This record gives sequence, C-alpha cells and structure tokens, in this order.
Amino acid sequence: EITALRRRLAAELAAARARTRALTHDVFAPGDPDMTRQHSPLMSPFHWDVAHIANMEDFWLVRRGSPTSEITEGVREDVDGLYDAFTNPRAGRTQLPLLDPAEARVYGDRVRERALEHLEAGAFDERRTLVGGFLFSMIVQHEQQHVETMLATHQLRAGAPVLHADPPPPAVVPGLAGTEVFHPGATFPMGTSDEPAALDNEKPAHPVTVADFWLDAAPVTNAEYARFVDDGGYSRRELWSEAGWEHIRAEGWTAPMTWEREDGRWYRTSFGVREEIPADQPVLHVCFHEAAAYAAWAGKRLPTEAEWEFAARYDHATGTTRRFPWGDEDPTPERANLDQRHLQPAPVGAYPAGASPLGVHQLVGDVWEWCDSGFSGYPGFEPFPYKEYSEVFFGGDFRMLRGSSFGVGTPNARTTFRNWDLPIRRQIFSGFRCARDA
Ligand code: AVJ
Ligand code: FE
Repeated sequence: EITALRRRLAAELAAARARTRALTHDVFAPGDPDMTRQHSPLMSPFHWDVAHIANMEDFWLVRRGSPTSEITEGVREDVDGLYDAFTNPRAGRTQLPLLDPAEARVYGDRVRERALEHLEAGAFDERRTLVGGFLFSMIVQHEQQHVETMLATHQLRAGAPVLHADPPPPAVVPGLAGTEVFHPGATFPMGTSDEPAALDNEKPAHPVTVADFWLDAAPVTNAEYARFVDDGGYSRRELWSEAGWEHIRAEGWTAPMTWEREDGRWYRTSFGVREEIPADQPVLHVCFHEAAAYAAWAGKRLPTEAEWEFAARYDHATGTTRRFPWGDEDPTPERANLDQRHLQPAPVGAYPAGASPLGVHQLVGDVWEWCDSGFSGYPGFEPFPYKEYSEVFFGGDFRMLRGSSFGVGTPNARTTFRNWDLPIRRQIFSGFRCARDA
C-alpha cells in the first residue's frame, strides 16, 4: 500500500516532468530564442517556468520533504529570489539574470534526484500515511499547473507549429448543444475534508444549499457562440456589465481570442495552425465578461461555483457526493479530455462515459468553465502550507473557473478543484456553460 503510494507519486512526478520537457527542451533546440523570449506580457519565458518548477520542488521536497522532519540544505538557495512569483511580475522576468535553459534543466534534474531519495526514505505516521505525502502531491500539481500555463504560452507564441497531438474523439451523443438538465435543489457537502490531494482552498467540506436550477448539458459551443457574435453581441451595450463593456471597447474585442472572419466563415489559430473553427467544440479563449454577455443574450446566467460543484458531484439517487461526475474512479481517456492528449477541446457529446447521472457532459476536461462567484475561503479555511497559494487572492477581483481543461494533468482534475483569474483574462483555456433559475 505504501509502496503503491510511493510508486504512484514517483510516476506522477515523472509524468509532469515529461510534459514540462515536451513543451520546452524537446521542442526548442539549444540556443532557440523561443525558449527565452517574452511571448506575451501575460506570460513568463519558458526557461523561467522550468527553473521556477525546480525551485518550488527544491523548497518543499528537498529542504522540507526529508524523512526526518528537519529542514535540510537545498540544491541551490542562491536563486530563490529570481523564481519568486510574487516579487517578480511576469512581464519583467526576461530582464532578470536567470539560469539559462541548460542550467535550468540541470537544476530540475538535481532537485528531482534528491526529491526521489526523500520519497524512497519517507517515514510513515501511525495512520500509515507518508509524512510529507501531501507535499509530494502538491508539487506534482504545481508542476502540472505550470505545464498548463506553458501550454497557454505556446498558444500565444508566433511562428511555425512545434506541438502536435492526435485530434480529439468525435461526438457520439448528438444534439446536446443548447439543451438543459433540471437539477432539483438540495443541501450537499461542498468542498472536501477527505480528498488527500485537495489543496487548501478546497477544504473543509461544509453544507451548502442550492435551489432548483437548470444547467446546460454541455459547454457552449463555437456554433452557438458565433450566433451571439453574428447577432451583434459585441456591440449591444445592454448585454455587458460596465467593466466588461469598458474592457472590450478598450481592447477592440469583437470575438474570442484568435477568431478571424474570412469570406463569411470563422477561422482560428490553434498552436500555430490556422483552421476553420469546429462548430461543435466548446468555445475556447473567452473571458468572464464574454461568457456573462453570452448568457445574458441567451436569457440565461452563469452557474455559481456551488451549482457547478453540485452538478458535478452530487448523486441524487443516493444523496451522496462522489469524486467525479461518473463516480469515484479516476479519469481515463474514455471519460475526459485531459493531459494535453489532444491540444483542443473535443466536440460536445464525445465523452458519454464521463457524464453525470442526470446527463451533464464534459464537466471535467475540455475547457475551464467560468462561474459567477468570487474567490473566498470556505468556512473554517486554513492556509496550507503557504498563504501565497490561495489566501492572498481572497476578496480580489477574481472569478472562479471549474472543471479543468484539455491542458490540465489528471492529478489536478477534481470536481472540488478551484481555479481563478481576473474577469478580463482569456489566454487561459476557458469556456463556459449557462444556468437558469427554475
Ligand atoms: C491556481 C492557476 C491561479 O498560475 O497563478 C502556480 C497556480 N500557483 N504557481 C497560477 C499556481 C503557484 C495559479 N492558479
Ligand atoms: Fe508557481
């Protein structure tokens, strides 16, 4: 059992690192400026992410993950200041005296060696849980979060494509787009107190009551969103909040990121490949304001975080919550579009095995889904293990995203997982589905 846990954590660490490599050293030859360039003021240069991943692992697994509970010497403490995300804003990171790409890779390798030694030697407490087991899981999830961020940097990179993946599976359930599923209200335990991988903001479980509501059976598709655009959605003031209207006017936005109209058809650029927009895929790269304006146009609204989680976890037949819409078993390629296996969302209806008992599809994987909730701690929240993961963002101008995207690694895909960003951001793999009061 303990051997199995060690083996699972080691495999997850290796899988995360394989993805880091696939997005960096595997595709950029030594000296390629694309590795060190500022592709967008919103993103870090790739070699910063690589060394930041190593530095976090150095801090939590090498220095603090030792089998004795003592704090041990790190691989290198001299670079801590360069890779602190708080003191170094993204847009200025190329200006720093960073480790070069080769040095960053070596740093990651040396840290990983030491971390695996600690994993092997790890002590177990009386509940037979690995002391520091959560820290290993947290570091897996941290690397996977940066893997998704680096994929978003790739989306903003100009030039010939360097990433390739199989196309997503086809829709097998027809006619889902725009349909709604009735959810009878109930009181359910939102969040979790017993999921070992849960990060601080997912805890603790606490009762929340949701009223009867309708939820879209699938994320809003490109075809549905194009009807909103073609109906003048971006020039109708009444559909937008004041902040949303001001932002789209200032930026000149008239469609989702990368969309272009040519000869009456919509095209997009996906990791350097220009293609006609697939009508039945979830819309991608919209900000919260765009999602909310679409919902207003459709006579609907965005779900709250509580409604989203209720739909994704609550089993009306038994009155209990489960880990995933389909039950307690981990995601598989048949259930959800995760792990950058496909570099785009799958059409709605492609994952019947991942649907909830009431028939809500693609809650996990494909696209992050904007919810109409701000970021705060659950009652009884305690920052763990550091305030800068969640607590410092509480009460800010953020909106929540749920469900994960095709860019998310399986270790991070949970129905309790909470993601957040500013309501103007759309370089992330964001879409949405609508809800409606019953
Ligand atoms: C949870 C995605 C908002 O990228 O800012 C990475 C994740 N935290 N390193 C972010 C994170 C520290 C975080 N988000
Ligand atoms: Fe980070």
